[in-house]
Amino acid sequence: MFLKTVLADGQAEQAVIREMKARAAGARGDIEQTVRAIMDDVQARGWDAVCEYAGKFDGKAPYIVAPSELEAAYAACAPSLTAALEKAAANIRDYHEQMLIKSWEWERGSGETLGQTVRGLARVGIYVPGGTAAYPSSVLMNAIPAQVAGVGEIIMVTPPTENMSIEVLAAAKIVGVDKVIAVGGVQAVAALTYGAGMIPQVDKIVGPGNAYVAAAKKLAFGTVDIDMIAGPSEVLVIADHTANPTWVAADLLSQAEHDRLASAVLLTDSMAQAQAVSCEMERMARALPRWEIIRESVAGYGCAIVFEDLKEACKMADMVAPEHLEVMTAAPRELLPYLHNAGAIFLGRYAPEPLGDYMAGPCHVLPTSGTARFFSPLSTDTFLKKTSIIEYTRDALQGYAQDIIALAQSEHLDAHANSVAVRFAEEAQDEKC
Ligand code: HSO
Ligand code: ZN
Repeated sequence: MFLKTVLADGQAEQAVIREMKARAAGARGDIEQTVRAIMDDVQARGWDAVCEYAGKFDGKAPYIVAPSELEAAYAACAPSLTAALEKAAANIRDYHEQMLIKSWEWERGSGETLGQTVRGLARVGIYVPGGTAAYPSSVLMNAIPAQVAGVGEIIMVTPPTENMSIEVLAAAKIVGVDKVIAVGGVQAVAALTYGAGMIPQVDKIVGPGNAYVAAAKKLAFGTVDIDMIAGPSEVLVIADHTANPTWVAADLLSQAEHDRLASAVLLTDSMAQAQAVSCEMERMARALPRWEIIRESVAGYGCAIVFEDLKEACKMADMVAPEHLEVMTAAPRELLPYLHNAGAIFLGRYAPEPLGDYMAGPCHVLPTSGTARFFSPLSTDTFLKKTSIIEYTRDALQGYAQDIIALAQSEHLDAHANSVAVRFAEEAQDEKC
């Protein structure tokens, strides 16, 4: 069968989970060494080093993409595409406006004012890969949550290939990123990390990239923040006998075509459904331009598992913690309480995964490789930082003075104790004078 199909028996599920997790093996040692050398060199020599590596790897010096070049790219795109990008941008924006958390203040008691200010980061860098993985949709998905969060300046970097994607540049123009710099690879990440020449240091670097860019982001972490290291795409579909097998197959293929390591898994309580989906996948895949990639990813990381009960399928889904989870059953909402771990959950037959990739509004940058157990989608939260606010009146502080002094003394930190005591001692002295 095109989609290998097994009966759930405890072991089969564990084997699938093991294989899926193995795809996200960390960067190879030799990659890390090479990347570290470039990062260190850019930190030491700055702009000269960035230009040297850009010349060596891309054959072109970095440059700022002029607003007129963005306008020209926009004009060169089909109006139907720019209209679709604009519609998607509006949906991403209003979805993220809904979730934006705000600064808050609270009076615990008389004279105790506490709170938190929530502010956007001052400056972020968005990495956009070159080549066939240059997705204009990803420009929107990374930049718009940053804008809604109130980020002060968004700098997009992308490799200066001969034929830079006009769609990517058009997306940058639609969002209104502050600066687009044609520089890519490790040297771009290094420049954003340390600051070099025309590239200022940022507070956070987001966006996908190849193994070298991913390794560079890992090394950058700590000097700046990063979003996440995204692994290969995944979709897991829970479907019962009521689902249309052609639709299920089409959705599984939509992720299988991303790359050879992508994973497409079907969990069902119907052997007939699993077999029908497999047939449909094979029939449709053969007609697709990415047939070779699909064949490899489905053979390597695709499967169907047949359960007695869909609640058991939900337990498996929770263990996989997939990037995308589709529920195509007679009553999808009934399963929702049993599903805890997924980057995004698509409920019902009219929520195919590509709706989320392009149009619905939630960000398509999602945790992969089981990390949805503890990571969340990229969102406005990714670009916010919080600061605690503490304000007390004299009386409110005095109410706690003895307790603070006792705690400080128990830690042998007398200066801490004094900082409170002195405020009331001075007054006692004033009264004496
Ligand atoms: N599904 C991808 C995102 C994407 N799909 C971009 C199409 N374009 C993330 O796993
Ligand atoms: Zn996709």
